[in-house]
Amino acid sequence: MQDCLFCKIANGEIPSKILYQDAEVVAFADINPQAPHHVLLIPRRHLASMKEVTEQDGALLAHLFVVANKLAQDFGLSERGFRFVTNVGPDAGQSVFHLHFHLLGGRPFGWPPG
Ligand code: D5M
Repeated sequence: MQDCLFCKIANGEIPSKILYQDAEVVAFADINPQAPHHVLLIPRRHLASMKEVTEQDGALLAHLFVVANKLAQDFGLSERGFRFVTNVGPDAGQSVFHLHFHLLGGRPFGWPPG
Protein backbone atom coordinates (compact mmCIF):
# COMPACT_ATOMS: atom_id res chain seq x y z
CA MET A 1 0.00 0.00 0.00
CA GLN A 2 1.28 3.46 -0.91
CA ASP A 3 2.34 5.67 1.98
CA CYS A 4 2.43 2.84 4.50
CA LEU A 5 5.63 2.93 6.54
CA PHE A 6 5.71 -0.81 7.20
CA CYS A 7 4.95 -1.71 3.55
CA LYS A 8 7.96 0.45 2.65
CA ILE A 9 10.13 -1.33 5.23
CA ALA A 10 8.94 -4.71 3.90
CA ASN A 11 9.80 -3.62 0.34
CA GLY A 12 13.22 -2.31 1.37
CA GLU A 13 12.29 1.28 0.43
CA ILE A 14 12.97 2.43 4.00
CA PRO A 15 15.97 0.98 5.83
CA SER A 16 15.50 -1.08 8.95
CA LYS A 17 17.31 -3.79 10.84
CA ILE A 18 15.70 -6.86 9.28
CA LEU A 19 16.00 -9.93 11.51
CA TYR A 20 14.02 -12.36 9.38
CA GLN A 21 12.11 -12.29 6.12
CA ASP A 22 10.44 -14.64 3.70
CA ALA A 23 7.70 -14.44 1.07
CA GLU A 24 4.98 -13.87 3.68
CA VAL A 25 6.39 -12.13 6.75
CA VAL A 26 9.11 -9.70 7.81
CA ALA A 27 10.62 -9.20 11.26
CA PHE A 28 12.63 -6.09 12.07
CA ALA A 29 13.96 -4.25 15.10
CA ASP A 30 11.64 -1.66 16.66
CA ILE A 31 13.14 1.83 16.25
CA ASN A 32 12.16 2.71 19.84
CA PRO A 33 12.87 -0.48 21.82
CA GLN A 34 10.96 -1.01 25.07
CA ALA A 35 12.98 -4.03 26.15
CA PRO A 36 16.43 -5.54 25.45
CA HIS A 37 14.77 -7.48 22.62
CA HIS A 38 11.97 -5.67 20.77
CA VAL A 39 11.07 -6.97 17.33
CA LEU A 40 8.10 -6.17 15.11
CA LEU A 41 6.63 -8.94 12.97
CA ILE A 42 4.41 -8.03 10.04
CA PRO A 43 2.69 -9.79 7.17
CA ARG A 44 3.93 -8.40 3.85
CA ARG A 45 0.30 -8.07 2.75
CA HIS A 46 -1.18 -4.83 4.00
CA LEU A 47 -3.78 -5.23 6.72
CA ALA A 48 -4.42 -2.07 8.74
CA SER A 49 -4.82 -3.93 12.03
CA MET A 50 -6.13 -7.13 13.61
CA LYS A 51 -9.62 -5.83 12.82
CA GLU A 52 -9.06 -6.78 9.16
CA VAL A 53 -8.02 -10.37 9.88
CA THR A 54 -10.34 -13.05 8.48
CA GLU A 55 -10.45 -16.86 8.49
CA GLN A 56 -8.51 -16.75 5.21
CA ASP A 57 -5.51 -15.37 7.10
CA GLY A 58 -5.21 -18.42 9.36
CA ALA A 59 -2.18 -19.99 7.68
CA LEU A 60 -0.42 -16.63 7.38
CA LEU A 61 -0.85 -15.85 11.07
CA ALA A 62 0.12 -19.36 12.15
CA HIS A 63 3.30 -18.92 10.11
CA LEU A 64 3.96 -15.52 11.68
CA PHE A 65 3.56 -17.01 15.17
CA VAL A 66 5.99 -19.83 14.33
CA VAL A 67 8.55 -17.26 13.11
CA ALA A 68 8.06 -15.29 16.34
CA ASN A 69 8.63 -18.45 18.38
CA LYS A 70 11.80 -19.18 16.45
CA LEU A 71 13.12 -15.65 17.02
CA ALA A 72 12.29 -15.86 20.74
CA GLN A 73 14.24 -19.12 20.88
CA ASP A 74 17.16 -17.60 18.97
CA PHE A 75 17.23 -14.68 21.44
CA GLY A 76 17.31 -17.14 24.35
CA LEU A 77 13.91 -15.99 25.64
CA SER A 78 12.12 -19.33 25.77
CA GLU A 79 12.98 -20.18 29.37
CA ARG A 80 12.22 -16.84 31.07
CA GLY A 81 9.43 -15.93 28.68
CA PHE A 82 8.50 -13.02 26.49
CA ARG A 83 5.52 -10.91 25.48
CA PHE A 84 3.80 -10.99 22.08
CA VAL A 85 1.19 -8.27 21.54
CA THR A 86 -0.64 -6.30 18.89
CA ASN A 87 -2.17 -2.90 19.54
CA VAL A 88 -5.53 -2.19 17.89
CA GLY A 89 -6.89 1.33 17.64
CA PRO A 90 -6.51 4.48 19.70
CA ASP A 91 -7.14 3.10 23.20
CA ALA A 92 -4.40 0.53 22.66
CA GLY A 93 -2.02 3.18 21.31
CA GLN A 94 -1.71 1.84 17.77
CA SER A 95 0.44 4.34 15.89
CA VAL A 96 1.25 2.48 12.65
CA PHE A 97 -1.71 1.17 10.68
CA HIS A 98 -0.15 -1.95 9.20
CA LEU A 99 -0.82 -5.05 11.30
CA HIS A 100 2.21 -5.73 13.48
CA PHE A 101 3.04 -7.83 16.50
CA HIS A 102 5.54 -6.71 19.14
CA LEU A 103 7.87 -9.46 20.37
CA LEU A 104 9.38 -8.17 23.62
CA GLY A 105 11.79 -9.92 25.95
CA GLY A 106 14.87 -9.74 28.09
CA ARG A 107 13.28 -8.15 31.15
CA PRO A 108 10.22 -8.80 33.37
CA PHE A 109 6.95 -7.09 32.35
CA GLY A 110 4.11 -5.88 34.54
CA TRP A 111 0.50 -6.93 34.27
CA PRO A 112 -1.94 -5.37 33.65
CA PRO A 113 -0.19 -3.25 31.04
CA GLY A 114 -0.38 0.51 31.50
O1 D5M B 1 3.73 0.37 17.40
C1 D5M B 1 4.40 0.96 16.35
C2 D5M B 1 5.85 0.70 16.57
O2 D5M B 1 6.55 0.98 15.38
C3 D5M B 1 6.49 1.55 17.66
O3 D5M B 1 6.97 0.70 18.70
C4 D5M B 1 7.66 2.24 16.98
C5 D5M B 1 7.83 1.42 15.73
N1 D5M B 1 8.37 2.14 14.58
C6 D5M B 1 7.94 3.30 14.05
N2 D5M B 1 8.69 3.63 12.97
C7 D5M B 1 9.60 2.64 12.82
C8 D5M B 1 10.66 2.40 11.89
N3 D5M B 1 10.93 3.24 10.87
N4 D5M B 1 11.41 1.29 12.06
C9 D5M B 1 11.17 0.43 13.08
N5 D5M B 1 10.17 0.61 13.97
C10 D5M B 1 9.40 1.69 13.85
P1 D5M B 1 2.19 0.59 17.72
O4 D5M B 1 1.73 -0.73 18.26
O5 D5M B 1 1.49 1.00 16.44
O6 D5M B 1 2.15 1.68 18.74
